[in-house]
Amino acid sequence: MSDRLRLSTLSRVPAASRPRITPGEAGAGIVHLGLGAFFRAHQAVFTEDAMAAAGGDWGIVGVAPRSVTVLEALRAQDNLYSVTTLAAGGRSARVIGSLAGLRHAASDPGAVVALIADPAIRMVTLTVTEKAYRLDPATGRLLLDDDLRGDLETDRPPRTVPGLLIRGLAARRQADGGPIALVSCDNLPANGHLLRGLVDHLAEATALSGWVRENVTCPGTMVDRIVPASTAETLAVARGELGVRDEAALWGEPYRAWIIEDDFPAGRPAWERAGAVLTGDPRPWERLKLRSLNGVHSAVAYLGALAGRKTIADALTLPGMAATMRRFIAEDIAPSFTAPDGVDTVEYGEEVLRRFDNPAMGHRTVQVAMDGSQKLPQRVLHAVRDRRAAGATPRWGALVVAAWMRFVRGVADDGSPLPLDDPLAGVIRARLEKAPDTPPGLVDALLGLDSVFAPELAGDEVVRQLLVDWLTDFDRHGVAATLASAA
Ligand code: CS2
Repeated sequence: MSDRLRLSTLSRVPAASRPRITPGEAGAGIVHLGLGAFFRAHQAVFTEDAMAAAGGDWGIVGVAPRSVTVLEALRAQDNLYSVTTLAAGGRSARVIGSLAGLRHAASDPGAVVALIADPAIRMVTLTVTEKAYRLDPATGRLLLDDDLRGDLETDRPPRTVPGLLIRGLAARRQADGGPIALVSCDNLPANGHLLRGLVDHLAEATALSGWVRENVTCPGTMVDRIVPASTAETLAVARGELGVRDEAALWGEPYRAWIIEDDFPAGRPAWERAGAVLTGDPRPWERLKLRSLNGVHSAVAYLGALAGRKTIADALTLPGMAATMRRFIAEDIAPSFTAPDGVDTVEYGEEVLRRFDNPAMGHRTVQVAMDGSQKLPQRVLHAVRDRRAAGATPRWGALVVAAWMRFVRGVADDGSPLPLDDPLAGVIRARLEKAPDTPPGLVDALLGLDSVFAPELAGDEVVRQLLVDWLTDFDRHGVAATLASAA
């Protein structure tokens, strides 16, 4: 008898850990692009709970853009997988049954296009990470490379996410598939507006504007749950909880939040029954979360990795780290924007620090550190820019930017290598090779990255000097000692 999680072995899973709906019963209503851990531990869980509470054909067809690893593991398990919640008081696992199908975009883009055209599908949700939107992080301009150009100008199968979307929409118009919502669930500022701008641009290039204006909405969302990449330990823990082997097991924190702009022309799951908040404008929440959670996350990741700490929880125990993060939140982040009604950013920040302090998750600093060129603008630089516009000196924001600059050099303070996993890695390395390896040399080389630093920041002498000062401290004392005396 197989010991693998699948429909036929579900009866061996403890009752409390079984899906809250009958897997496969609901028809598919959602296509999701991006089969990563975050989506499976967040939207897929909310959607299962919504269907359990209120029904509806909102099964999700999950699309893996490139990698087949997760897809194959899920296929072998009848689309089932588990999420183990790691709380201070213990853990609990549940199997999720809201995946109604799987597709692989790279090998079968036509199947994805056909799905988007299918009238039964009423929304496409996305967790494809910042870089897949092909927008310049500093300016928001569309990066029209050969792949995307080919998706727009030729008939060959689409290769990019924007290409899949626009071909899917064209096919939907052709098939009279009716209105549809495209929902970005990525950590981007005003993600709904951003996706809208992208889709409008693509629609114009493909003569689809009229139909898109009438039939497509792009609700914005704020998504939140810390879901570290799975490890062998995640799988071992899941096996212990479930009694069967789950090769697609995930784990995450107990906290989860989803704030969604309620703009769905063809209906939606009753997500409010699952704890999500439907609202008219999620942007204040997005800004709060990007600057106060993700900004601090990136800060702890860069500073911690440089100081030799492997996990976020461990990095937080560095002398001075928590105190420095509190000052970053109180002095640079909180005054940089208007919090949503009833929210105190400093208190929110305290909760964020408590959430990061979850050693069971083993969340790796280098995981959060990846793709910094895509993350830094909305997480840290926008707050720095807004504080400068108010005439303030954002010392702590500059500390984080300086840590990123030191991080991309690729060496921790103890001499061990740090990975530069970033779409701009080549460009960054080329700049560093040409620049003197001194604080001013590093700052000038990296401030010149115009897709990261907008001109008003790159040309700001106060910011430049703050960066040089912090990097000089790092050189002289190392990051750990700098932190210990910073706040
Ligand atoms: C993290 C996020 O890896 C990262 O960049 O900051 O994935 C973070 O864990 C989530 O946004 C939390 O909601």
